[in-house]
Amino acid sequence: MRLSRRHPRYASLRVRAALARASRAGLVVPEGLIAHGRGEMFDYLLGERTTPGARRAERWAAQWLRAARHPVVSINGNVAALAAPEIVRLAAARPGLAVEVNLFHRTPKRVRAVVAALRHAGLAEVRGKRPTARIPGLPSDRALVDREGIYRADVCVVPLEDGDRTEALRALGKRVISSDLNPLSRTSQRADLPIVDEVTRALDRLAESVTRDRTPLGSGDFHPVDRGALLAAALGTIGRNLTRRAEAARGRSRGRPARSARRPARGTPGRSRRTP
Ligand code: PTJ
Repeated sequence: MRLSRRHPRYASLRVRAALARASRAGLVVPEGLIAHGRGEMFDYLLGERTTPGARRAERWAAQWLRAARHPVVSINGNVAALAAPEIVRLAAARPGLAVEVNLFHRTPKRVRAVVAALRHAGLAEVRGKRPTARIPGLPSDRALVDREGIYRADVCVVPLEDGDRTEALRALGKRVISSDLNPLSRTSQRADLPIVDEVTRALDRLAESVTRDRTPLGSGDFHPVDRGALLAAALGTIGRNLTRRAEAARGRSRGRPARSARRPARGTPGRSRRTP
């Protein structure tokens, strides 16, 4: 199907079409399409742009990535399909950043597909192809990690993550930076530094901020972060956007009679417009 650039939702339709193609190719699982729908809904409520709170989170995350001794970014099917170029840009901005494939629905074929998508975008090295360690206390295949990658990391960036692994990573003493559009998800609620922003926008700004930040690489000196304030800012934005829309809807209906009064039920005599 050809998408018209004039369609008011062209950008969103294009992303959906790309994800549907990635799903047919086996890179994205059908569950990933559902996850995308949920993300789109929250992006809609957030105004489909990076909020000031998210920008702050992205700056702090950049500072943490520079301060880290072993920073890692974890990649699943959706992230590989949506944001491979942004991952490459981030890896270029932060020398020493490990990029590791980590899948909830893990099969050798999907691991190869994720690695191929990242390589195609220009990434030289991808970890996690042959896991060499396990995160304790996690029943899913997300526990399978690289001993020199996620297992050793002090800072993990986990876009579109699940809450269980966020908790398990924190239990291992790692600082977890999430990128999730849903401020109510367990991942956002549990991460040390939740970025409530769309993953391509978040990674893009992260790469830019890593380049600008002056923290010495590997200093281990982490800026303190108020996770509650970041989540409250995202929820506040959603609340304000909904209130504004409700007021606009109320404004449109003001002065008009209620719908039931305008359109009489079938069979009941209505008032003629010409009746004084
Ligand atoms: O490739 P796999 O096998 O590792 O599976 C990946 C998925 C995404 C299917 C898996 O991690 C999953 O089921 O994730 P969840 O639990 O549905 O969580 C995904 C979260 O990401 C949800 O809270 C969504 O709101 C959010 N999300 C979806 N799309 C985006 C997003 N956040 C940021 N940017 C997006 N584009």
